[in-house]
Amino acid sequence: MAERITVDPVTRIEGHLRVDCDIKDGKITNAWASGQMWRGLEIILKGRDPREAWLFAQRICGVCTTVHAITSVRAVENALNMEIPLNAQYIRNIIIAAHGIHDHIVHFYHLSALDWVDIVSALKADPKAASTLAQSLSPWPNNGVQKFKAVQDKMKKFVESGQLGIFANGYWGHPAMKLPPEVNLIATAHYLEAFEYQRKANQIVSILGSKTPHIQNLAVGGVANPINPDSQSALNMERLAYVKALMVELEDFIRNVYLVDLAVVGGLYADWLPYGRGVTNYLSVPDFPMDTKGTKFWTMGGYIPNNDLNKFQPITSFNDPIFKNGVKESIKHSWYEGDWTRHPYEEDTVPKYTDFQHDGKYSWVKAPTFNGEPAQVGPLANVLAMYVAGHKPTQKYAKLVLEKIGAIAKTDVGLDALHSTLGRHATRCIRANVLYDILLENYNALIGNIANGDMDAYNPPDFPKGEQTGFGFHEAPRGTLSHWVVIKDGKIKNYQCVVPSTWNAGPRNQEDKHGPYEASLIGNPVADLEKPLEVLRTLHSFDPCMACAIHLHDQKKTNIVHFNHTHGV
Ligand code: NFE
Ligand code: MG
Repeated sequence: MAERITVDPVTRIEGHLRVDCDIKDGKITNAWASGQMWRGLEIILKGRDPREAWLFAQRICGVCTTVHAITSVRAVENALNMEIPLNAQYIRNIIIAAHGIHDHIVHFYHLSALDWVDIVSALKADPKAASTLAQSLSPWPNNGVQKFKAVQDKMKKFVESGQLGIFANGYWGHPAMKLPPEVNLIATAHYLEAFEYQRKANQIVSILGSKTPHIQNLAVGGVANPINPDSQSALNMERLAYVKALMVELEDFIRNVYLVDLAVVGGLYADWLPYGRGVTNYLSVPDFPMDTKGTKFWTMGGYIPNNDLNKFQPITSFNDPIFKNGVKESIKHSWYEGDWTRHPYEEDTVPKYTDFQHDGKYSWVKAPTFNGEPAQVGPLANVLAMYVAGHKPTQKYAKLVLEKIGAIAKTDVGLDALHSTLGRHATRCIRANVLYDILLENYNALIGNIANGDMDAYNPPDFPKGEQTGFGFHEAPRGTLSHWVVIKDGKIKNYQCVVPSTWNAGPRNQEDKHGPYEASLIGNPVADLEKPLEVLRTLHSFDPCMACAIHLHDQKKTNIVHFNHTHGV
């Protein structure tokens, strides 16, 4: 007999996710992922001026704020067949690279490290031993005894006062927590430092985007702020020098802290490498355009069906027909009117809530498919695509990360280990390191272009009469994001967003196949039904954002876990 548990809401994510699992003999045998709130940005956008769509669309989320802005202008530019000045491409690229790095740091440390790191155990650590260990792994200057002692004293004060603050409600002492106290102390210290470094990445976004969250510097056709190296009120050399200073600090943290911590956690939890595989159709898109049209890119993407790297189909331009024709969404199990599978241009969004029906409709998330199949998106999909496409920086950092994990685990860890809960963390770290290289290349390209006297940053759009369709995509921190727009006589007739967390959090599709969250939970161990830490580990590895998945908003809920005892499931 299986026992059903409901985790609602899942915390340390954005938005409201409910997950139901059937558990038998200590393992998950079935799962349902349910997005729990809906707002309807797609409806709000109808009838509006396509030039302002991005300002609304980026309010879909307060976490991946820039990504909907970028994708929205790309969709409208695609509908109008526009070219974008090189400076604008570079500025956008720097913004999205910095945003991606910020997002990956926050995810690893602040949203998921505590699934693996036991803060309370860190109190028992010997700061000297922690320092010796940390210094043997990395040249990071803040790994001294005094630093670790100070962090430990700070944590002791928290615990003695009975106020764990941001560390309250962790599953401390859980049997699945395996790190030695010294490693827990190192990770706790870096958790706190990571707040500073994610902020530096976000400062780059705010300098070039004029504000964060929710940048203000975009426009359909380019970017809105003028470039003038000598003007105080434009993008000038002083601002660009500040961006460079932030980049240098960021690089040190990504290479010498994030990468090392990831390898330590991955290596010491090698027993977790078999868990969390799930859907192995992988979708990602190329990004960081190098030209004005979006036909050459710094990063690659494509579709890998059924984990067969030999069947990789590259996606190669902002007009790629493989992508354009491959995406559909189904609502058989989602709280919308009807039961259809449609291409985004043909979709509608008509909410119709019923109760949670395990065999029927149970989520606000639609179920996207690529060529008719559920697909996993995210850094894992993107790293696999870039690896097979021969992207040198990806191969370099992937080999480095796998070698380091293997050295700590004292076993060979190959590419196949990446199809897992820990693999999603490892590939996010690989991608953060790749993003840094791209950030630097775009920074140098922008400086070079300005030095050559090119100050162009905007081409004005022109809306003809009649109907145009367009799509824009972006490889966002959580994976492939696309916006699809139908424009009629200069106004939005239909607007659909197919978002990374929609791909991954989607419910069963039209053929009742599990979405990626659901599939990856099946087979996971659960040691303590009242503290389903393992469920959180696997869910968090996707970095869920339900605000994006359903384009929704916030509501208070209190229960964390409750049980339904069901029979014979
Ligand atoms: Ni709200 Fe997002 C990203 C988008 S969603 S975080 O990355 O798009 O999954
Ligand atoms: Mg949508």
